[in-house]
Amino acid sequence: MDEPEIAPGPFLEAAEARLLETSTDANRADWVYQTHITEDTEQLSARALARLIAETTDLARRSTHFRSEDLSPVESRKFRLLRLSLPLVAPGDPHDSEELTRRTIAMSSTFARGRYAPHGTSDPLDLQALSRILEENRNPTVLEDVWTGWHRIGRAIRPDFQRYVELANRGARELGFSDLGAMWRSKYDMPPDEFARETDRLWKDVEPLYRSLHAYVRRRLREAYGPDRVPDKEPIPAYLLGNMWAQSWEAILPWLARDLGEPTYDLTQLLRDHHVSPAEIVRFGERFFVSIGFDPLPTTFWTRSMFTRPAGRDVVCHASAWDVDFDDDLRLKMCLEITGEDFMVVHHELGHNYYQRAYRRQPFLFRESAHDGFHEAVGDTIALSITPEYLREIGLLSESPESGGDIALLLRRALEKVAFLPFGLVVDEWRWRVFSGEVGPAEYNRSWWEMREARQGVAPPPGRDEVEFDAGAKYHVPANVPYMRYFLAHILQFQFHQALVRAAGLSGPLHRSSIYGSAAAGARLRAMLEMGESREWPDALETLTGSRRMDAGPLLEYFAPLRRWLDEQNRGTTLGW
Ligand code: X8Z
Ligand code: ZN
Repeated sequence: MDEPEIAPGPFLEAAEARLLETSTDANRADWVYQTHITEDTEQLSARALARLIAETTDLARRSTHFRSEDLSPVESRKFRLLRLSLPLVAPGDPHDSEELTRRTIAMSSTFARGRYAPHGTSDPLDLQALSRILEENRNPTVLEDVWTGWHRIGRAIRPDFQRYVELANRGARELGFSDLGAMWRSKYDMPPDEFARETDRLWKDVEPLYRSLHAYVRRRLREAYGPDRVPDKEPIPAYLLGNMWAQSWEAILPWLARDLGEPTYDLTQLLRDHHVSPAEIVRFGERFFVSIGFDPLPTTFWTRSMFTRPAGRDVVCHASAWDVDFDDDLRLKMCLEITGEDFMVVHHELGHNYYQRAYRRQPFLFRESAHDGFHEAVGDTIALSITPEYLREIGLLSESPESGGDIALLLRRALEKVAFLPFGLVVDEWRWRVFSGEVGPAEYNRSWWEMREARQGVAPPPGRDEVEFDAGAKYHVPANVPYMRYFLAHILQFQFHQALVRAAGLSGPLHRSSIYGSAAAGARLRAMLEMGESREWPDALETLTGSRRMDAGPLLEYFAPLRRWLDEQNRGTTLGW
C-alpha cells in the first residue's frame, strides 16, 4: 500500500483539521455520557472514542512514511505528539479495538455506580457520602467498615481491567512502544527510563519531610486509637487517615491541631457561615484569575457546566474541566459540596480551563500543556495563594489574620500536599509494572499493597487477598487516566508559586504570600500557558521560573518552618515502618 504523494505540511494540516472534528465529536458524546450514564450514552461515547482512537492511530501509522530528514522541527514535534496524543491506542484488529473501548467504558460506569450501605444501615451511599464518613467519624470500626465497603467495587472492575491491560498493550506495541506504561512515560520529552529516574530523584528530595510528617501523625493517631490499632514502627492503617486512599490527610487536622495552641480557621465553616452557593464558589475562583489579568469565563461556561450532582440519574462525579471544542466551550463538571476541600478543587479545575483557553490559538496538536504535570499544577498554584490575608480580602474571614499560627497553617497544607507525594508516585509505579508484565493478575492486589506500604507507610485491613482489586477503587485506574502527573504537579506548583510570588514583588515567606491582584504575576503565568505544548517542557518551565529543571527546593522552602517543628515533635520517636 503506497502513500499518495503528499508533503508533510499539507498532511499535518489535514490531520489536525480531522482530529479537531473527531475529538470535538468524542468530547460531546463523552460529556453526555458522563453527565447522564445510560446504556445508550455508554455506547454512543464508546463509539465516538473508538472512532477517535482509530483515526489517530491511522494517522500515526501513516506519518511513519515520512523521512525525518524531510521534516522541519515543528513538523517532527507534531508527528511525535500525534503518536502520543491519546492515553490509549486501539489494536488494529477491529474486534480487539471494539472490546477495548467497551471494557474501558464499562469500568468507568461500574465505578460511577458504586454504592455501599454501611453495616447496620439499609441506605446505599455513594463515594462522596462514604468519604464524608471517613473524614468525620472517629469510630475505627465504622471507618474500617466504610473503607472495606467501598473497596468491594474493585472486584467488579478486575475482569475488565485484566482484559484492558492485554488489549491496550497490544495497541501500544503496534505503535512501536514496549507496552502502555512505556508509552505513557514517553510523553516527557526524554527517554522513558530517564523520566523514571527523574521521578525517583524528586522523591528522594522530599522523602525525609514525608517520613517526618508520617511519624508525627502516627504518634498522634496512636494516642487517639491505642497501640493495638496503631502500633509503633508499623505502617498506619489506611482507613484512619480521613481519606479513602490515604492520599490527603487534611481531614484529621482537628485531631492533630487540638493542642497546637494556635489560631486557625475552618474554611468549610466560613463558607457555610456566609451561605456561599456552589456557583458562588466557582465565582470566587473566576475572580481570582480575573484579578491577575485573565478574562472572565464565557457565558456558556455558566449555562453548560454541571456544578452539583443531579438528582435521579447516574453521573461521573469525579471533578473534571472540559474544553469541548478546543476553543471557548469551557465547562466544569463536578458534584460540588460546600467544603473547604471543594473550594480548592474548583481552583484546581479552573486552572485547567484557563490553560485550555490560553493555548487555543496554537495549532491543534499543540493545544495541550507542556507536560501533563503542568496542566495539573496551574490551578493548585493559584490555590496556594488562598492565604488568610486573601480570605480576609474577599470577605470570608472577618478578623485580621493573626500573626503566628503558621504551624497550624503549614500543618494543614502538609497534610494535603506532602501526604500526597508517595501516593502520587505509587499509582503509576504499580501500573507501569502491570503493563510491563512484571506484575501479573495473580498478584495485582498483593503487589499494590506491597508498593503502597513501601512508599506511603500505610496498610490495609487484614484479609485483602486476590479476590479483591483495591487499585480499582481509585478513580483513575478504571478511568485509564495516567497518575504520575499529580506527583509532578505537587512538586511543580511550589516552583510556580515561588516564581509568581517573586514576579509579584512579594518578599514574605511563601506560605504567607498571595499573588491575588498581581498583574505582573498573571502576565508571567499567561506567557507560559499560551505556549501550550509547542515547545519542550523545559522551555515552558524556564519561561515561568527561569529554571529548566523540576525542583523540589521551593516545596522544601515552603515547609521549612514546619519541618523544624516536626523534627522537634519527633524527638525520641522512631521514624519509618
Ligand atoms: O483527579 C484529580 C482532579 C481532577 S484532574 C480532581 N486530582 C487527583 C485525585 O483526586 O486523585 C487532583 C489531585 C489528585
Ligand atoms: Zn486536574
